[in-house]
Amino acid sequence: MPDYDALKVAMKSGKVPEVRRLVEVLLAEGAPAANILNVGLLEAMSEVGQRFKMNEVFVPEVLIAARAMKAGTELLKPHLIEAGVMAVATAIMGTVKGDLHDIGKNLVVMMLEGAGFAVVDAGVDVAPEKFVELAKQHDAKIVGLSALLTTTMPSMKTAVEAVRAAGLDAKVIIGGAPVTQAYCDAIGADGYSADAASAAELAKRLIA
Ligand code: B1M
Repeated sequence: MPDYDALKVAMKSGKVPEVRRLVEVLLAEGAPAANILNVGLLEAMSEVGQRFKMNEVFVPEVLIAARAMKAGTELLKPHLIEAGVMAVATAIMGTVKGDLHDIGKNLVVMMLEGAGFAVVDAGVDVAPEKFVELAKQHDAKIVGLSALLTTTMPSMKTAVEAVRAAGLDAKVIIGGAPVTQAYCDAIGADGYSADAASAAELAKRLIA
């Protein structure tokens, strides 16, 4: 019976070399790559996300755990492709036009990846038509919009309208410090969440 606990501990504390070593050990023992991903890495990342939500850990801890998860998933990637394990769905994630804040957006990207999404990071200052173009190109099921400025929140409305006008089969989720559920309702987005871990949960719920 493969032991995933040591991997989880190493993941949560962001120990990149140890995560790599343990993933190699588990693969050599014959553990399926999908189990190493789901039981070892994603469960650990989800735990970090929950603790972040409860203010028990902070941005640096999330960043180092995410870095360790990336190291582990890179090793698993060829095995996952070989086994035909696909990502849950593709999500496009970006900070809206006029807005250069990306720390929260990057956390949402990590949490979405931690939840099994293939994420296309559109970056910052992303125009509505760029969201549409990327969503079409990648057949995305989620378009995530982040805004940190009250002055850029209207770009969210324009992006929602652009996604609807293009007739895309994608749910639009929004968030960022000044954003609220009331604003989400007002602009007709599909969902709002206050933090990165909830954004990943919301995205999973919306595509379920
Ligand atoms: Co700026 N900035 N900033 N800033 N900045 C704020 C946002 C501000 C509140 C500071 C203040 O005045 N007290 C203020 C906005 C006021 C307002 O509009 N109400 C402000 C301003 C005014 C500005 C400038 C206009 C300043 C100027 O030049 N005069 C300028 C604008 C530049 C631009 O974007 N065009 C500016 C610039 C900058 C820096 C470049 C210096 C830097 C950004 C660096 C970077 O991101 N790479 C910066 C920073 C760091 C901040 C503060 C200090 C921190 C923001 C942050 O990263 N928080 C911020 C003040 C503050 O919040 N204390 C401030 C940490 C991050 C983890 O939180 O992004 O909220 P947050 O993300 C959270 C949630 O909101 C949520 O999940 C995350 C984690 O759980 N979330 C989502 C985020 N996106 C989501 C999407 C989702 C779901 C959840 O679904 C898709």
